[in-house]
Amino acid sequence: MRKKIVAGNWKMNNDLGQTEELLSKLLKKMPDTEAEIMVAPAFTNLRVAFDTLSQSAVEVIAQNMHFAENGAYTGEVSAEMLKSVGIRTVILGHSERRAYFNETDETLAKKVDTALKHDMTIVFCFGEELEDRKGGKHFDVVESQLRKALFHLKTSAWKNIILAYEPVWAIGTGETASPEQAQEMHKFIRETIASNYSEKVADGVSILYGGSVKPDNAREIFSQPDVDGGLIGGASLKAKDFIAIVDAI
Ligand code: G2H
Repeated sequence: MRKKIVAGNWKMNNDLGQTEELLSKLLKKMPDTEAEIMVAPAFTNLRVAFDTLSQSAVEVIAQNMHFAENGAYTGEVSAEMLKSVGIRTVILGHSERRAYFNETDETLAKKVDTALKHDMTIVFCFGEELEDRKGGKHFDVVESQLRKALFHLKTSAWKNIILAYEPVWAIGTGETASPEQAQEMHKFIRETIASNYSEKVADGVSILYGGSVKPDNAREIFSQPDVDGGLIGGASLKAKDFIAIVDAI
């Protein structure tokens, strides 16, 4: 059985005080679940989050990292730096990184390689834009994103990969892919992995859905057979909503 996962991507929200407040609410109210729960605070709050949640089942993960080991990359953070504060999992390829910071599939392939070299787990995000979907190119775009950033990996690397399909038109817009649209794409992703690797690899990889998941639509999306959980942005900033989404898995 593959893992069910609910991950909160806090993006560039919450200063130290707000982070401590949200963490303490999550600690008090987080339900017992067999799913893996993750939260991704900003870099400055990773350490406090790691310390606060260290006795809980909630994993603290990072939102990004650089591909270089170290050096003259002003403003960047390395895998070693993340690991030194207890972080073992990193989100890579979020559409906001692609759109605002020019991250390409080629850059992402390098980041993936560095994270794996450090034995980190990757939540790899990808997804088509509205124009792609309107033009009927969404399957081709997704296949290309996966091929360019991930399909050079050896089979053994896939145990460290979690996929997060996030159609760009559904991110932070309030518009969600319908459960049928999510299932159709997740099934396609799994079949694409099966044909490039094996059924075993495809069956083992968790594929999360992301894009305006809320307490009132989470259960239906999560009930789809190829949807193994969610990457939650806006709704993960309110403890009550995030917990309701965790309850829906
Ligand atoms: C997609 C998602 C979390 P939101 O970016 O990664 O954000 O749930 O706010 O659409």
